Order: sequence, then C-alpha cells, then structure tokens
Amino acid sequence: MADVLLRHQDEGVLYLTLNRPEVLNAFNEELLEALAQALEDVPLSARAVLVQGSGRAFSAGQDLNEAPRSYRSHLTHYNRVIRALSRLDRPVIAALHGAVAGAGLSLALACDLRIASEDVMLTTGFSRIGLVPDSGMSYTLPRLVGPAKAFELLAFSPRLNAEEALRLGLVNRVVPAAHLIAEAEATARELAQGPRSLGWIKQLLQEPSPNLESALEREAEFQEQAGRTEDHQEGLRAFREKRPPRFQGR
Ligand code: LHQ
Repeated sequence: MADVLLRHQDEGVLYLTLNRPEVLNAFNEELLEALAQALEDVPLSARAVLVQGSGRAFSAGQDLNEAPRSYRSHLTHYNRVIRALSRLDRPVIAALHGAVAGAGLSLALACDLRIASEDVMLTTGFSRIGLVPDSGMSYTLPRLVGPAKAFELLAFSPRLNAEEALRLGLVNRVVPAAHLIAEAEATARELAQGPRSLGWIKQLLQEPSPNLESALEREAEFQEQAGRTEDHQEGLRAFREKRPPRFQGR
C-alpha cells in the first residue's frame, strides 16, 4: 500500500504530500498521525515546509467513510497537527488545488502562506453535515475574513472559486494550474533562504497581542533575540557591501 504521506527534502525545503488521492486526500488516523509526526520532527536542515495534495485535490477533510466513535478524542489527532504547524519556528506554505474542504481547509488556513491554482474550490463544509468548525478554523477564519463573513462561510458553506478566495484574503496568490507547483516551490525555496527571524515574525502574528502595550513588549522581546542572530549581522554586512544577504537561518 502506498504511503499516505510522502516526504522529501530539497534545497532546504521539506515537501509533505497528502497521498490518499482515491478519496481526495481525506484524513484518516494514519494520515493525521503521519502528518503530526512529520511536522513535529522537521529537521533543522529544512528551513521551510511545503504542504500539497496528490491527485486532483488538496484535501476533502475528514474521511467520512471512517467516522470515528468519539469526535472529541478523534480531534486530538487534528489538534496535534495544528499545534505542530503553529509551533514550528519555520514558515509553512500550502499549495492548494482542486477541493479544499472541511478540515482540509482548516489545515490550509493554519499554514503561513497559501498559493492556489485557478481550479481551486474552497468550502468550510462543516455545516453541510451538521457539524461545527474544527482544527482551528473558528480561530483562523474570522481573523482572515472578519467575523461576519466567517459566519456566512460557516453557516452556508458556499463553494468559493479562486477569484473569490483571493478577494476574501483566504489565499495569498492565484496562479494557472500548470504553474502551481513551480510557483509554490519557488516561494518555499525563497523562504528557506530567509533569516532566522521568520520564525519570530510567524510567532508574533500567530499569537496576536491583546493590546498595543503587550504588542510593544513582545516586539521588544523578539527583537532582542533577532538582534543577536548571525543572520542579523549578515544582513547589516550585506547592506554595507551593497549585495544581497546570504542568510543561514541562525
Ligand atoms: C471522500 C471524501 C471524504 C471520504 C470525497 N471522505 N471520501 C469531521 C468529523 C470528525 C471529526 C473531525 O473533524 C471533522 C472535520 C471535517 O473535515 S468535516 C468535513 C468533511 N468533508 C466533507 O464534508 C467534504 C465531502 N466531500 C465533498 O463534499 C465532495 O467530495 C467535494 C466537494 C470535496 C468534491 O466533490 P467532487 O469533485 O464532485 O468529487 P467526489 O465527491 O466525486 O469525490 C471523489 C471521491 O472521493 C468519491 O469517491 P468515489 O469512490 O465515489 O470515487 C468520494 O466519495 C470521495 N471523497 N470526499 N471527505
């Protein structure tokens, strides 16, 4: 039987490919376990991660043919994946094509950057089967589109095309289907050559400060750390020498 999650690393980018194409990469326990482990054990040599789906879709969410007995305990598998994504101190890019539904959309929204192909179809999906959003979507979706639009997308579960997804800010960029992989890979490689501070930028944005005062405090704390990195020194040198910086992620 084929691996449900394919992994390979190249030029500092770890590629994770959801690989259950016969069910549009719907999640079962085996896939969730493999994904959680891969995200918890990203080697230091990988400075960016790219998540994609094999076949004709990114992911149709929970495998509805393998319905778990207890949703609460089943969600611990999803939550492990979402926590690992959020805790990872390196950027994660999602390359989206075809259907991106339910927990598949939750996974995409938990990534740091989303690049979509023109054939993408996004839908929250939960209310269509009488459920509530999970895997972080009640947190990520309103932050991206605002609470009123989030309610609409969760209550009616419309199918959004690439143009609508881009307009709402659910994806960063839309590219022709034939260019999706090349574009996502190029972006991941560029991020993989970025400075150590990308991890702190991610953290600052993912855990938003409750007020300006605490934002100022947290910025100062992270800037202190970023200021001590080799990458910062390299950035300063490159500026003085009028050349592009060569960051090492340290
Ligand atoms: C599938 C699935 C699928 C199994 C397509 N499962 N086979 C929920 C419960 C518990 C705890 C944790 O959290 C969650 C979170 C969730 O994710 S809830 C939302 C679950 N997902 C959905 O409700 C989406 C269900 N799928 C669809 O509505 C459609 O398949 C979409 C709109 C995604 C794509 O439509 P089409 O392009 O027309 O493809 P299709 O429907 O023909 O699907 C192709 C095959 O994939 C088909 O199998 P078959 O043997 O007939 O070729 C589907 O049965 C299978 N598949 N989604 N989630």
